[in-house]
Amino acid sequence: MGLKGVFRAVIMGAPGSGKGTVSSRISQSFGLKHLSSGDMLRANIEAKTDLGLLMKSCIDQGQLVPDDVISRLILSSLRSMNQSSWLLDGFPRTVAQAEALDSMCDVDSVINLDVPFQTIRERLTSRWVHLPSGRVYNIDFNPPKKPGLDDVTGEPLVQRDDDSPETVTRRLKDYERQTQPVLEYYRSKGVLKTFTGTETNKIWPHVHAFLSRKIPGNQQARGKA
Ligand code: G5P
Ligand code: MG
Repeated sequence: MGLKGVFRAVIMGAPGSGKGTVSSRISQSFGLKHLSSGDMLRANIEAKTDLGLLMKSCIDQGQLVPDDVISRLILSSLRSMNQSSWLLDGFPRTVAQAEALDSMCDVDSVINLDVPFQTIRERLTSRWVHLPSGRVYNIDFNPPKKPGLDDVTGEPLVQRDDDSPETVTRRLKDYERQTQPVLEYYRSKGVLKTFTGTETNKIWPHVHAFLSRKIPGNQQARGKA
């Protein structure tokens, strides 16, 4: 637990390992603010901002966007969140990004979702998303109440341009090359906690128990696992 009861966490894991799914459960159970770098980039693309237009082809092809661009975007959001507890999803993804984050604040815990690549390939091809909110569905795992429509707004769901099988392969390769070193970085700082499995519903109780120990008392506002 950091200064003044503020808790700062990062969730890591390969593309499709369930970061978004687990993050929304964490923010519901523990009241941490969920900040997803991918959701922020996709919101910029959707709104056709200069940044979004510039980054679109990079993201659609499954390549990482430049470190300085994403670091500026994330650090400025974190600064504006000031003294609240947060959970970062999708950032940092390179050692340079981890160092940029460190220059601003210490991270209390890093949750690493370790899911086999074969499981991931199967999941991503059946993922549907509501772009404005970042809510994610899966045809087998958590289908929307009405096919093709978001449960909350009733707006249409889409498949991500970077969820094609070839692009998923590329994202997994980039993950091994560029992001696995970040796990080492946090392991050496003693803040890394790895959860291994093939099903989110089986991993989640362990994540919940871990955070319950880390975030005692009144922050654990709503609900149990
Ligand atoms: P993103 O958006 O950060 P990724 O590639 O890291 O994208 P992604 O794909 O969003 O990660 P996730 O959040 O880990 O995956 O997984 P999820 O969405 O919760 O779950 C995946 C699917 O599986 C869903 O359909 C879900 O319902 C289903 N599911 C979950 N659990 C289970 C289960 O137990 N069983 C089954 N059957 N299904 C399940 O980044 C996108 C791009 O943005 C750029 C890059 O270009 C990146 O490729 N970017 C950055 N670039 C540079 N630096 C950064 N820091 C960047 N951040 C983003
Ligand atoms: Mg995600």
